[in-house]
Amino acid sequence: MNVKNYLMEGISKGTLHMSLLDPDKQTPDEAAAIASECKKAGTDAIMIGGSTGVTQENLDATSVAIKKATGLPVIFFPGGPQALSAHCDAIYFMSMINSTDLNYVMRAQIHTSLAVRKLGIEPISMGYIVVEPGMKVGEVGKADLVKRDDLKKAVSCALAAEYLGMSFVYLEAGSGADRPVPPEMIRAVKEVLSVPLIVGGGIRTPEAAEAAREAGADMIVTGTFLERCNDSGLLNRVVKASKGS
Ligand code: 1GP
Repeated sequence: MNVKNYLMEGISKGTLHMSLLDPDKQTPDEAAAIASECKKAGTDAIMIGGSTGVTQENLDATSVAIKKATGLPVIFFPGGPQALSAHCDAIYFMSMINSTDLNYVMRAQIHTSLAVRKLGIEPISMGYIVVEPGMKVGEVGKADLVKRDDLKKAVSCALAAEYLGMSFVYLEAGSGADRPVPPEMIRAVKEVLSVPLIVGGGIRTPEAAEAAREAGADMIVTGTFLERCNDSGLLNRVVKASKGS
């Protein structure tokens, strides 16, 4: 399966919902059970990743369990070069556009590229932009955070990613953020961008998902919400609001 083609085809019909699971937060079986619920609700793909605590072991085991349980495409969302799994279908080959640390801009990528090739994992290039509050990923990645009202900076970062040839752009408020990326920022970026836009961080209500979709997000990521959600009705509503279905 070519994951990028799968996503592009999906996006051509409407906004997609992506479920993010951190392999450090639950056992592989628990992750597979959550992913299965997400599949039932209509999620389009599973992302696996976390800023800290991802090991080769928990990444491999979580990836295998999720694939077996759901058959959905599994995309590795790396927090650094410390782990890489041949059990993932694809990896976001990403650069944190507004990091002040060269490791997150290009060094980790140089360190990982040959292994990605050898393992035969599909790389999907992505420009990653961290917006306030930024949370752990902003801290770990030493991001020069985009201020919530600085639409010009967000647009400049997104265009820089597109002009550098990245396939996707990701506007990230940080996992567990108390506020998602503002809809007006999504709208401003979407207005100039020709490549698909991923939005995530702090989306845990149908209203927030709908606002992100209406502002122009092509893919909406929810993570923390899934770990805490015991209400399949709410899960359904968040996924449906993301997809507009
Ligand atoms: C984090 O954007 C994702 O990288 C998801 O964030 O955990 O807040 O849903 P949440």
